[in-house]
Amino acid sequence: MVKLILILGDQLTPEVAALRAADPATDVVVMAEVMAEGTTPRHHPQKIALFLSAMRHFAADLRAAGWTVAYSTLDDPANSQSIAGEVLRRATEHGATRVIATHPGDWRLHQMLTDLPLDVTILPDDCFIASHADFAAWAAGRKQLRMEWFYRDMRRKTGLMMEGSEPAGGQWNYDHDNRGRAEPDLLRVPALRFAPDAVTETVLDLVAARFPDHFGTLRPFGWAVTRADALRALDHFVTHHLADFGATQDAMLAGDPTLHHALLSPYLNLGLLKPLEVCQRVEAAWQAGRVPINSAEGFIRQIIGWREYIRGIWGLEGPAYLTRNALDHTRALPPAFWGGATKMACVKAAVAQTRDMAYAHHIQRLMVTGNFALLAGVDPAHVHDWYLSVYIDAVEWVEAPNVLGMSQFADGGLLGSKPYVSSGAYIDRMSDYCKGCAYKVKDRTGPNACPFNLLYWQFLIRHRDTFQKNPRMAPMYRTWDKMAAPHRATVIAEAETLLAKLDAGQVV
Ligand code: FAD
Ligand code: DLZ
Ligand code: SF4
Repeated sequence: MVKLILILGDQLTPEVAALRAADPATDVVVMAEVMAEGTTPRHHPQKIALFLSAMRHFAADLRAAGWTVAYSTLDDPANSQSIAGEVLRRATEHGATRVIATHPGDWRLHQMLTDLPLDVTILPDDCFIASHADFAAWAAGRKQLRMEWFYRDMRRKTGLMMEGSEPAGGQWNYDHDNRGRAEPDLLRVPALRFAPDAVTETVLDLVAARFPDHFGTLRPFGWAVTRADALRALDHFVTHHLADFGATQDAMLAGDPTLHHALLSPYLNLGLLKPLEVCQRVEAAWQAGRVPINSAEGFIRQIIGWREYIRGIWGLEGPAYLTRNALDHTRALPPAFWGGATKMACVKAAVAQTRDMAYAHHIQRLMVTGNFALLAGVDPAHVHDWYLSVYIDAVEWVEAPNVLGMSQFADGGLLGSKPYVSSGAYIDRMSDYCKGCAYKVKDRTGPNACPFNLLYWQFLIRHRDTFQKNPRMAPMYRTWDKMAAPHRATVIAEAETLLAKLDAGQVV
């Protein structure tokens, strides 16, 4: 009897579990472009276009390989505009009662599949290096789920950059070489962009018509939408950027939004690239002597360390993780996150590039927008919705632990032993934003004081009970306590005035 094989927009590989369990002679692949996925939350237009165009290209590949694909386009009048509705419609059309799916990367869709009035099998998503079961076994009985220990196990498991049982070069981690600043460089090779083909142009017109008021610019659109182009992007990164990736990975430059970053996360997350093949490519470049060890190891750690670890946490914690708010933060997201006016040059730059490219790199996400939202006490659910909607690579399994755990401390420290907060000094050290800012990063109080300087201390003081016994935070409290009482009172009063301005919708 015919089975329906559901392929979601981020499962675009012939190796996805549901396809491997299917028979092209009898089964029907179901793929559906639906309004519900573009609007829950209201995704960036480039992100919607990437998913839809990549889905169309993948469906064409499947048909060429002999599969029957029931593909719903967004503008099909019969489209029910939800994944559940489309599965049910196809079940009726084909007289099918069985559905094979691969575990979605979003708990909402997992629930939807479980609720379908059909015989649904959800297979584990084995496009990751560690399965949920592997991660649960690793986490069992540990007091602290430290990424570093998980990463070392993953190095041993994959054999990447290993010399027998020892790490290549004698160290597991070369991050002390990876904290450099970057200088403007007109000769730096730009990130590879791809001219839209006819399929993508059609999708771009459709997205422009259907999602006209979503935050973000749609054109120019330069993302790869096929595996062949994603492999070109990988090649470009390894050839032109990997060597300097490590040294500048934490740096930020106003005029250079991508520096030596890979821009590979959307392709990894949609299934166009495989994590292991990307790491093997990087390892080979290092073995050939073309890139230094700190860059190769640093990059591989992001993929087999952070990426797999984050996904493990998402699987382990389940849907309840999405509602965590350990610090009881309730503030609304400031309008600056949606492109509203702000005097803060760093926030303005990070949001502007997010609007224009649907991309910001890790430190911009963590130490500019994330840091500001955390210091200002924004409700983590709002922060989560924002990150999920605006970034080209955002799928819940990777976005939620990064935002709620790493960036907002909403999980109470499961993912990080201390919150990622800083005053303006960190941003000044790692970027050139401050020199073009209306605020003065060296001013700790007064009309021009950098908001990060004021809010940093106010955050520490309002959460004193939570953090002052934390060994990594205690020195900051000692520093605060040594400051003169009138200065401390001024800092807190000015921080509160700033927060009141945010609440009143005034420009900060
Ligand atoms: P590079 O800096 O070149 O890094 C190489 C690769 O490492 C990335 O492509 C990515 O696959 C992987 N990687 C690095 N750090 C992480 C991490 N913390 N978690 C998972 N993978 C990682 N990444 C997403 O893929 N989707 C998200 O929705 C997302 N949201 C984030 C939200 C916040 C608040 C923070 C702090 C980080 C988030 N990240 C997310 C992680 C990271 O910022 C992006 O993976 C990275 O910026 C993607 O750009 P790149 O490919 O140029 O990365
Ligand atoms: C993000 C997204 C968008 C914008 N559109 C679709 C879609 O039309 N059809 C689809 O199958 N998936 C889409 N996605 C991805 C899903 O919202 C979701 O993030 C993943 O399927 C989770 O595995
Ligand atoms: Fe950002 Fe403060 Fe620097 Fe302005 S002075 S760019 S607000 S860190």
